[in-house]
Amino acid sequence: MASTKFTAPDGMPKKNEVNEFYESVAEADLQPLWVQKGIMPKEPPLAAVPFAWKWKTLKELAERSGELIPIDRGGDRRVLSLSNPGLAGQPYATQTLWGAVQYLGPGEVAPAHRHTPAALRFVIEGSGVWTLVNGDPVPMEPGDLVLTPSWSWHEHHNPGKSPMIWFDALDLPLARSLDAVFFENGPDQMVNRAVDPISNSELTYGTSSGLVPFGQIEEMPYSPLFAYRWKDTDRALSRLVEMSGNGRASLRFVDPTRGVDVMPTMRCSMHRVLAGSKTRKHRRNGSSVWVTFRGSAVATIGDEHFHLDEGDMFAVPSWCSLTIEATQDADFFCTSDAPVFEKLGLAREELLD
Ligand code: GTQ
Ligand code: FE2
Repeated sequence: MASTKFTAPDGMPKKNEVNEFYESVAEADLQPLWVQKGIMPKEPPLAAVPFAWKWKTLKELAERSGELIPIDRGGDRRVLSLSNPGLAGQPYATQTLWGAVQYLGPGEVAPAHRHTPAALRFVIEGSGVWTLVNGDPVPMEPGDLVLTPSWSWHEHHNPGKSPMIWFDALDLPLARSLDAVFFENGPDQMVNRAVDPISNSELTYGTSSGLVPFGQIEEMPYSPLFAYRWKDTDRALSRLVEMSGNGRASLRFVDPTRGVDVMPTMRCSMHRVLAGSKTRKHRRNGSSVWVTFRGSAVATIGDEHFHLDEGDMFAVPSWCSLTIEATQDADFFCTSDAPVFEKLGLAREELLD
């Protein structure tokens, strides 16, 4: 590390002075840039790896957790997080995203709380659960996207007769790395109220396309519409895929008042790939987590191939290429940190085919 090419006039190697200098620097809690290896790599050095989790396993273990682990204060939410094997045992799907399956049994309630990490749910199967988002009851059905934005109160209720499992995503690793995590428990309210099939947020912001009320847009940096229904998503995808003529369609969930991403840290999108069609090979920095909602496909992430069936989830780390080739008509939900990269001027994207 210390150069020996400097020699003091009296013949004493200057090396000693250099060594002393390094010691003084370290003692002063400083570090020279010139000894840092790889602090400015050519490309992001990746820890997270391309990975897929099978629904069969997720479901079995979620159900087992339902049998074995009670849900109450302390336990709170019965959640199994996707733990990327490249991330040294951390409970994160990618460098920036938490992905998980949550299981709520019949009659159970996951109690009220709020946190600064933003969260979303995408329902894979089951029925009957509703989530109270800032006092607004939002029913959850398969294919629906439900938002619980940063610092919004939320609690999950399952008044029905059957358990329900859904996919959760949060920007928790990102918020953690920014030292931005705050959490608060809410008041317990174990009431099983009858819930309208449509939330207030949908009645206000989601019933007429292109129409939003004057003066009601709060100064919140997220969508005031908390639920995006599968019926609408499906219809839009069908129309798009018909128009594209190439067997593929992608759409983005947006804040209806601003046309921007639903939440400032997470982009949500839905992708349809018809049997035999293949998405274009591309990569971007930032990462994403995907849920196979319907159908089956082979995803190639970097150099690895993953066979996907309904419910299977997968992680695409930063700067890893992705192509999806459907073996049956397939629909995918995707959430990514793209809005963060775009807002910070860090976004890069490359089309590779
Ligand atoms: O449902 O509120 O997967 O707070 C992780 C943290 C779900 C939730 C998670 C949470 C929740
Ligand atoms: Fe939560």
